[in-house]
Amino acid sequence: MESVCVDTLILKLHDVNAVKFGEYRLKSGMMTPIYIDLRVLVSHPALMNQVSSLMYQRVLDEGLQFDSVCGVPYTALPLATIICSRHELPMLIRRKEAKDYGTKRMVEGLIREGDTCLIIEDTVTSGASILETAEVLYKEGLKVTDAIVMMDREQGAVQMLASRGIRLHPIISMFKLLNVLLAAERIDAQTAQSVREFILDNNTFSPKEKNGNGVPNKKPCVEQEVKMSYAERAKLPNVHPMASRLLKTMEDKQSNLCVSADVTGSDELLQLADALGPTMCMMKTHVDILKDYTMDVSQKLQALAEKHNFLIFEDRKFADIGNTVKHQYEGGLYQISSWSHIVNAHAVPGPGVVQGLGAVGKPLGRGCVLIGQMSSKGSLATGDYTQTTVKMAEEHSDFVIGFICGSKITKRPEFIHMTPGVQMQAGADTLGQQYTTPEEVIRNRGSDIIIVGRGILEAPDRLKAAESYRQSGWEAYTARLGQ
Ligand code: S5P
Repeated sequence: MESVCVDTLILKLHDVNAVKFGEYRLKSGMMTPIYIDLRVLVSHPALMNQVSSLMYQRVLDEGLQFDSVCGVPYTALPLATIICSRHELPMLIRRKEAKDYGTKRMVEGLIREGDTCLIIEDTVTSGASILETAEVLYKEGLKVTDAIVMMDREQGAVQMLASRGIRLHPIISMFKLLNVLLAAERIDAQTAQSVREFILDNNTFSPKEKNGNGVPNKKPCVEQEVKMSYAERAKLPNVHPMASRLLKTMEDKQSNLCVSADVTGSDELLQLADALGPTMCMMKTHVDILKDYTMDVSQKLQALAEKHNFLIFEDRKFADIGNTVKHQYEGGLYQISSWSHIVNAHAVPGPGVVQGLGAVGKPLGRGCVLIGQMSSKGSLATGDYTQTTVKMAEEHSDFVIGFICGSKITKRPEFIHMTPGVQMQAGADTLGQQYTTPEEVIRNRGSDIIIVGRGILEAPDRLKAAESYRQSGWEAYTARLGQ
């Protein structure tokens, strides 16, 4: 079968009118400026095959284990049928209504209690249709752990289903679709932007379901957003678990200080972690500058991170193709993925870098930070590049938790902004590093975390210096909240 990439498929779907822009009403009654209609696929068999093969490829990529496959009626039924027929997988058919003669069964096919069934769906908004199908399967004694969907409108289905124990794997997400259509000049920037706004403003997953705080899950405006506390953001329904953990740690320890432990000896690194542990929410390492690294060091560092409740951030700045970064992250001398909660990457190689890292990091629950801007003089990471990085993060929010940046670069509160180049006095070093103060970074530029290296490391009393950076960063944050 012809293999097809997602970008090409998006254009083909647009060609056959499976993606429409205008004013449409969804099943829920909600009006929408974009409508996805994959029912038309039945008239385009080649496209139908391509869609099915991409969905099956995802099953393989995720290594999903299941005993049978069930399509959500009706649009996904032929997709499930093609996948099952081509790969000889047992299929189940869910009836919409029980027939009033014969067996009165709601599910057709061989059912063995305790078996796991994979759900296939064409498009999701809230995820309700998948849940409905899962509930019918549960009644038959089946388990549902995963669902594959062709098109995710990114309006809360992933979160809602996750809260019910089902992992949703989307092939195309709304933001991706918009970017591809925009790049191919199928839509203009204004249309793309208005759909983006609509999607962000109409998330169907109510945080009430998750944390009972009843805060409407709307995209806040900038002013509201910078005033949200770390604790509130930690509870947002769409926040990544690692970001949530970091935000909670910040609130609990009253610290938005990340110490950049740029030392070259392992003993010194561990001493720093132990001594400064109480002052910081996170410790940033450059493991490849240690002259005497062994895996014992990372084990001890993990124990200290537990002891003092901070996260470890290996500042590896991955910047290669997906396949290479996968190995760099997982293997080699450092086995970074085994001990570092957070790593970072440049967006330069394109989304493959995040996908490669995600293949290793996601199953471990790790988080990734993208470099949106740099503190060094003459950095090329500005303007459109920064915006492209933000888009990449939004499209991979199941792994990307925030940014390295000089100031706030997205309004979305689930992303954490981390700023290096911080000292008590603005200035520069002799190799292009530029410094700004904690007050400026947190209060005026809307960042969340100050990353401080030499401001602490070169101080006569490192603990005292770390404590004063913690205090400055925290005061700037509370001042911002009260502004
Ligand atoms: O743009 C950047 C990104 C990073 S992660 N500028 C930076 O300085 N960093 C890192 O932050 C850098 O590699 C170093 O580890 C730390 C800043 O150290 P300092 O001694 O200048 O505070």
